[in-house]
Order: sequence, then C-alpha cells, then structure tokens
Amino acid sequence: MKNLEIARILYEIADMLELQGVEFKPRAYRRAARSVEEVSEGIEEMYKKGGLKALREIPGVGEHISTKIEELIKTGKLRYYGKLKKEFPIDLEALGKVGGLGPKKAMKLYRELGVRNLADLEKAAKAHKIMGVEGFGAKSEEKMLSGLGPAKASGERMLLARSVPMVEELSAKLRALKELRRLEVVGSFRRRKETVGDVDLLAVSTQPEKIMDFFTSMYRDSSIISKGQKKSSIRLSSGLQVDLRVFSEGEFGSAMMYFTGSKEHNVELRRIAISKRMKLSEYGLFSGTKKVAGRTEEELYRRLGMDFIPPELRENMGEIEAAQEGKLPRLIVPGDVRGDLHCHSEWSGDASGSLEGLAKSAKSMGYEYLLISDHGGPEVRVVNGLDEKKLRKQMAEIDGLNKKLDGITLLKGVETNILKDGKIDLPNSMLKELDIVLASVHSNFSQPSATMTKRIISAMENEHVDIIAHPTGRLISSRQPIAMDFGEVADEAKGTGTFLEINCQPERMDLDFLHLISARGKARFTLGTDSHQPPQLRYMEFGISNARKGWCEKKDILNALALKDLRKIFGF
Ligand code: DGT
Ligand code: CA
Ligand code: CA
Ligand code: ZN
Repeated sequence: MKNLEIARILYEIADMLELQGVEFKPRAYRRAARSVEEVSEGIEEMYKKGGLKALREIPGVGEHISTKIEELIKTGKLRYYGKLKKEFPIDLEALGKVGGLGPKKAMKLYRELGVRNLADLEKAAKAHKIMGVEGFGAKSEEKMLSGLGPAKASGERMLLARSVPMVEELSAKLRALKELRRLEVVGSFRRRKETVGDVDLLAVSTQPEKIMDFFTSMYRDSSIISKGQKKSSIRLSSGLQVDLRVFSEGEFGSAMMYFTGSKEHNVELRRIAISKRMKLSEYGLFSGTKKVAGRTEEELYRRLGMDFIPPELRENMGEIEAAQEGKLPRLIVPGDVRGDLHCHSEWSGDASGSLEGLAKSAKSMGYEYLLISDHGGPEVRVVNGLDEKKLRKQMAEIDGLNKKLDGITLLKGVETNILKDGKIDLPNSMLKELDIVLASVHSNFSQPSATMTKRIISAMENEHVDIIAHPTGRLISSRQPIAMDFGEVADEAKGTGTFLEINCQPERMDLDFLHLISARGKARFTLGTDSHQPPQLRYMEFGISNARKGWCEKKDILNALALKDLRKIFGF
C-alpha cells in the first residue's frame, strides 16, 4: 500500500471522528496522516524492515495509530475504518457541493431522513421533507433543489480557458476593495492545467470579515458552500467552485507555495525541508520554532536550496531535482512566438474570417506570419474541404494579398488528412506547391495501436508533410486520444524532421504536457491555434502555457523562428 493511500484513509478517519464530536483524536489522525505523506521511504518497506518500531519513529504515529497502519499493510483493510464508514455512510464530498450543506448539516439530514448522497437529497427535497427538519426551512429546501444541478455537474472539471473570464472578472471586483491588500490566484489555475477542479484564491487583508461578506454576496446567482473568517467557498451559476483564503503578509509566500501545489510537488518539498532539519507548511519554513522564511516564494525556494520553480512546472516531474542542480529549462515566453502555424478561414466550410481580416488580426497580435491551413482533400467533404482547384485559387489570392499587406505575411498551407492506410489525402504534386503542409487523423480513430503507429509514421515519411496536427486527436470532454506508440512516433518525428503540433484549442490541448515531457530532446514542436474564427487566435496563450508545462524552450518551438528562417527550412 502506498504512503498516499494510507494517508488518505487516516485523513478520512479524522473527518469522521470530528463529525461525531470526538475530541483530540481527529487532530492526532490528521497529524499522523500528514507525516505519512511526508516520509520519503515507502511505509510498507519500512514496516517490513523494522516492524512496529519503525512505524513509531514517524512523527505523530504513536502506539494506537501504528497498529492501524500495520493492519492496513498486512491485510489491505482496516476494520476500524470500515466500522466508521458503516456508521457514517455519507458522501460528504458530494453533499458539500450543494450550497449551505456543510458536514454538520449533512449529518443532521442523515440522522433525520437517511440522506446519504445527492440522489437521496434530491428525493427528500422534492418530497418537501427537508423543510420539516429542525434548522432547515422552506427557503433552504428551495436553495438545495437549485444547488443540485451544479453539484451534480461539478463532478466534472472545467476547461481552463472557460474559467479564465470568470476568474478575471471576479478577481478584478475583489481587487477593487479597499480592505484588500493583495490577491493571487493559485491552485491548478496558476499551474495552468488544461482543466480546473475548482479555483483557489489567496488574499491578504486586515479585515477578513469584510472581504468574506463581499465574496459570498458578490453574485446573486451564486451559492455559498461555506463561510468563515479564514476560508469561504462559493459556487458560481456556471457550476465553478471558488475558494478564498485569507493569510497575513508574512505567511503569504508559503501559503502561495502550498496552495499552488501540486500536492505531489508539495510533498516532495516538505521532505526536502525535513532532510534539512526544517519544517515547511502553509504558514512558513521553520527551524525548530524559529521561522526562517515565508513572505515570498522566492526566499522559500532559496532556503530550500533550489532555484525558483515556475508554477507550470510544479507537477513533480523532475523539476525539483533540476532546480537543485540549477538546470531548470528556460521556458518559452509569449514574446518568443512570431506567428501562428494553424488557422482556418471562411474557405473552410466550418470556419469564418476572410484572409485579409485574419491577416489584420494576426498583425495586431504582433506576429510576423500566419499560416492559412484550411481543410483540404476529399475525405473531409463534410466540412467542405478544399479540392485542388479551390486550393490553387486560394494560393493565388494569398500571393496577391501578400503584395499589399504590410508587416505581416500569410503563408500558404493546408490541413490535409492522413488516410486509414497512412496515405495522404492530396497528391504530392499539390503538396509541393504549398509553403507548409499539416496532416492529421480525422477518421478511423479506433485502429489498434500498431496500425495507428504505422499509419502516422508513413504520413511523416512523406517528404511534403511538415507538421502532424493535433497528434492524438483527443477532445477533452468527448473523445479519447488515439492508441499509438508515442515514443516511436516521437523518434520518427526526429528522424524525418517532421514537427508535432501543440494544438491550442482549449478542448484539444494536443499534445498535452505529459507527451511533451516524454518527447523532450527528441521531437520539435509547433504552436497552432487551429482557429476557426479570428478571435480564436487568442488561444495561443493556452498553447504557450501548455508548452511551458511541457518544459519547452524557445529552441523547441518552430514558430519562435523568424520568417526568414522558416523560408530557409522549408524552401519557400
Ligand atoms: P484542482 O482543483 O483539482 O484542479 O487541483 P488543485 O491542484 O487546484 O487542487 P486543490 O484545489 O484541491 O488544492 C489546491 C492546492 O492545495 C493543491 O494543489 C495542493 C494544496 N493541497 C490541498 N490539499 C492538500 C493536501 O491534502 N496535501 C498537500 N500536500 N497539499 C494539499
Ligand atoms: Ca483548485
Ligand atoms: Ca480548492
Ligand atoms: Zn484538424
């Protein structure tokens, strides 16, 4: 059993005991859980080598809890935990997502009405049983009914890009308060994960009550999940949960570090602190009772003996070691990007925007070039892909436009199809006339891995294919990535000099950061927004943060090159 699994069970026991009104024990369990998370060795191995005695050397693990851990390791189960679960068969996590239903109230509804989960709650509310329970009224019953939808939906995560406008509006409103000294967005949002489970805000204020009053009432149609002086949570009508926590100025750096996460990154940092005979928490870095750092993240990383780690990298994917050795990558920044290498126009049946309009939008983004890559080839007739005749007409139009455009160049491209046998949907005689050719899988997504790998490799072997667009084909909320041997594809990309795309559509984010990390030092990449309407050129921002999460430097990204260098590479 892994340390983190053991810790999770100990945490859960703490929660259940607390709700039963048991004193002291919850704290003991929580303390032990935390230590278990921080131990660098596997607990199971420690136990096998040193028995109960070794377990008791873990801080916070005394006689009582050590025997519980022993039982877990030996049998994979814990009777005490099972017994508590039986007394307490409530899905607190799901119920907690309904506005106004904290653990204590949930407990009451369980005792009075047997409500264990969202389905039970819905039944009870619809039968108007809730307003009969002491402490609840018709109003809270109504609120629960309206909170059920978002609570059910909140099992799902929200696309980062979708959350951004909500978070920007909300934080602008908060920042306008005079009682607020500082506000930062942390959590997965700051780490730029492609989806967020909830949004975490940290504030500094001398008058937290005022901030919390404002926060919990700033939107009429949001619901309050919990409200306190130090932490409050609301759910927006979109279903997005937002947590706000207040810290003091002196703790702010350590709070930012802790709540930015990831959890796995934090666990590793705490281990390092311990190895240096210090203790790290959201309140600071301590040596004994003396606080040695906490005001800023920079000083914390420095005191832990490493370089500052950009938030995107904090996923425990080797960044801590790199920071200790002064070997963190110099991540690509937005200013490095000189153009967009995937864009559709009104020439594609499913897109809008004239060539000239797109050129203007691209220029206003500060670009030097924009690749027009409408769908081409017979396979995508569904979206009105261009045939050769139309494609040649578009190329002539682009040549004409480039003569009068100033400070921006349109490149002639196409997004064509990799057919199921690996052949390309347009003839080489056509492809060779274009500046840059994208090819992608748009059909037969469920071929077996070996077939699919061969299919993509044959496409890359075509000398006219320059970029494999959205390589895995996944759609975050609706389509699984295709099965393939990505290691082989990345090797072949290097061998053939084919670039792999980082597609910036929020629903795609394809390749994702894990693929990018695994192809590091092999394949090179392009950034393409795959824009279908001119405003979507702005999705570049998300592609760049994804590239940063994938450890990409300027040299790894084709469109960090100037136009003259592209001309050299592709010979146009
Ligand atoms: P999300 O919301 O699922 O997209 O992901 P995060 O990373 O924003 O997670 P969240 O909101 O649960 O917590 C924010 C950060 O707080 C998380 O990245 C690390 C820290 N944190 C929360 N709970 C724990 C915990 O039990 N142990 C440790 N070590 N860190 C935690
Ligand atoms: Ca979060
Ligand atoms: Ca959270
Ligand atoms: Zn496509």
